[in-house]
Amino acid sequence: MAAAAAARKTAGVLALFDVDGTLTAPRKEVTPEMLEFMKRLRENVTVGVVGGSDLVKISEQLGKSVITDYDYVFSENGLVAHKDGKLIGTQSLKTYLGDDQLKEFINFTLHYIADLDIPIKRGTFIEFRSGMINVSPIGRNCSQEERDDFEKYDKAHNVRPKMVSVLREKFAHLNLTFSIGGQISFDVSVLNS
Ligand code: M1P
Repeated sequence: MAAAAAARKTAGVLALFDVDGTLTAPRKEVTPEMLEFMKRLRENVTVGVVGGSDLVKISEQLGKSVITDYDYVFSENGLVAHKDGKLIGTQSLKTYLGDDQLKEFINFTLHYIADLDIPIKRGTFIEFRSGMINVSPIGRNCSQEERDDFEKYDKAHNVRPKMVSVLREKFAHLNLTFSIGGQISFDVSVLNS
């Protein structure tokens, strides 16, 4: 049955969708209409989703059964990959860097944030994921309104670009990739390795 359904799909086509800002509003839950659309699309083509957040957060947004609802789910910008509900690949920042280098990076980043003069700060400035570290100068547990305000402030004052440029230079030897994708944070990963 599943094989017959798969054969009916248009061969060689993979429709890949970003999560935040595409399937959902940033960090919000998917709407029933979008879920229904994706379900119908999957009857015709292979469908994958890719998001910067970890699988826990993507599941909060797209539903608990996300890894079986889509053919492919790439969380942490593809550093953790699921196909047909099964884990097929993962990248570990901890293994790549080792605890000493990781600690040096985290310590430096937290000191930088401590010295940063921005209008407000909340909590969870660093979120450690499997293949990446997510760094937020305001702190990830700010409210939606504070998140929106920070985004505007950042556009005017380049808080994140300036911070990324300092970290890039200081940790050039680690060959890290920095990506400013969302509203309040940036991702640090080992995509180049
Ligand atoms: O999916 C885009 C980004 O979404 C979040 O960013 P922010 O909280 O800054 O809006 C994070 O999950 C980030 O990792 C991700 O890349």
